[in-house]
Amino acid sequence: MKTALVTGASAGFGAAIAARFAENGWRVVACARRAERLRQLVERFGADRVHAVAFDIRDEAALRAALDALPQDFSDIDVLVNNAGLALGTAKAQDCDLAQWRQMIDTNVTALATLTRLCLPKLIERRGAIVNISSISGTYPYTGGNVYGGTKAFVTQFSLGLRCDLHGTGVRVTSVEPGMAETEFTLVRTGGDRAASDKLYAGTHPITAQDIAETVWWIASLPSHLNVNRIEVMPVSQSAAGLQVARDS
Ligand code: NDP
Ligand code: 8X3
Repeated sequence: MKTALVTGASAGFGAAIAARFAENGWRVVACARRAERLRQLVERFGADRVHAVAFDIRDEAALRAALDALPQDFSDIDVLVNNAGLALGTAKAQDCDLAQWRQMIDTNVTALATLTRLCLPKLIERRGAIVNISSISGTYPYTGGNVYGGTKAFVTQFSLGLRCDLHGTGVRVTSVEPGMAETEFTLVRTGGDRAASDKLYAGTHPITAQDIAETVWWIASLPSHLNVNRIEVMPVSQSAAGLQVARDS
C-alpha cells in the first residue's frame, strides 16, 4: 500500500486530494492546523487509512516533530503533495500589510521548501513523487497579486529546479498551476467576507476541489517513466488578458 502526505488537507484542494487518495486505497498523512476538520477525514476513511497531524506548517519544530512521530505504517512517503497555502489581501503593493506578506512567504515558500527538504531522503529511497500546488498567478500578473503571485512563481520554479537536482533518482516532480477555483481560498483572502467570495465566483463555473484532486491523482498514478513537469488548468470561463497603459503619468 502506498502513502501520500498531503498538506492543507482540512479544506479545499487538500481535503479533496486526501480523500481521492484514501478512497483509491492509499494511506494518507493529512496535515493542517484545524484538527477537527482532519478528524472528519479519519472518521470517513478509518485510522488505518488516514493519519491526521494538526500543526502550523510555518513552525519548523512542529513540522519536524510531526514527521519524526509518524506511525511506522505511515512513514514511507511515496507522494508529497505540497498544497497548504494562502493569499491574504488584494491591495496594491504600495498599500499592503507587511505581516500578510510575511505570512504568505512563510507558508507558501519557506514551509513548502522546508517540508520538501525533510522528505527528500525518503522520496529518493522510494523513487517517489512531489506534486506542488502552484497557481496561474505565478505566471500571469494581476493587480493585487504582488507577493502571492511571487510565492507561486517560486513554487513553479522550485519544482523545475527540483527536477534538475533529482535527475537520475527516479523521483518525479510536478507543478500544478490552477486558475480560479471555488474553495475557502477567497474567504481566507478577504478575512472571511462571504459576500465577496460568492460575488467572485457567481456565474463563472469555476474549478472545483474535485477537479484538482482528479488532476493530482492522474499525475500520481501515471506510469513511473512519465513526468508531468507543469500543468496549467483554468476554468473555461477564465483567460489571461494582460497589459495596461497609463497615459500622462
Ligand atoms: P483553502 O483555503 O480551501 O485551503 C487551504 C489549506 O491550506 C487549508 O487546509 C489550510 O488549513 C491550509 N493552510 C493554510 N495555512 C496553513 C498553515 N500555516 N499551516 C498548515 N496548513 C495551512 O484553499 P485552496 O484549497 O484553494 O488552496 C490550496 C492551495 O491551492 C494553496 O496553495 C493555494 O494557493 C492554491 N491555489 C488555489 C487556487 C484557488 O483559486 N482556490 C488557485 C490556484 C492555486 P488550516 O487553515 O486548517 O491550517
Ligand atoms: C489562486 C487563484 O486568481 O489568484 O491562485 O490566480 S488566482
